[in-house]
Amino acid sequence: MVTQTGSHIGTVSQEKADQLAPPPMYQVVLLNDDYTPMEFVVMILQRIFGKNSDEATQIMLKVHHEGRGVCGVYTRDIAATRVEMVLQTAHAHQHPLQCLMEPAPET
Ligand code: TYC
Repeated sequence: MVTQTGSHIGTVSQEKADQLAPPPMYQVVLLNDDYTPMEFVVMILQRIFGKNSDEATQIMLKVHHEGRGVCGVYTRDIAATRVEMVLQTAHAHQHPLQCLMEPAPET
């Protein structure tokens, strides 16, 4: 059966499949820059992403050496909130730290 919800036209079987499927996941990615202090990045990874000191240091060093690194994988709203928290905290401390979200690769 063809259905219409808002502007979306689909089928009942596809809508059932969408309801059963796990939600799309997004990875939050931290970007390197030349100015943000390493200790500040480690603090962000601990406070916002729940990493321990060793995990946070490893991720920070990966970003420092490779240009980018994944902080965590979340549903869309949680990923978006954490990106905003990083940007707001960095801005409040006048650091240029950049962060983004992107669809997580399918496993
Ligand atoms: N490259 C920065 C420095 O040398 C450290 C840094 C690491 C900055 C990770 C941002 O996401 C970042 N102070």
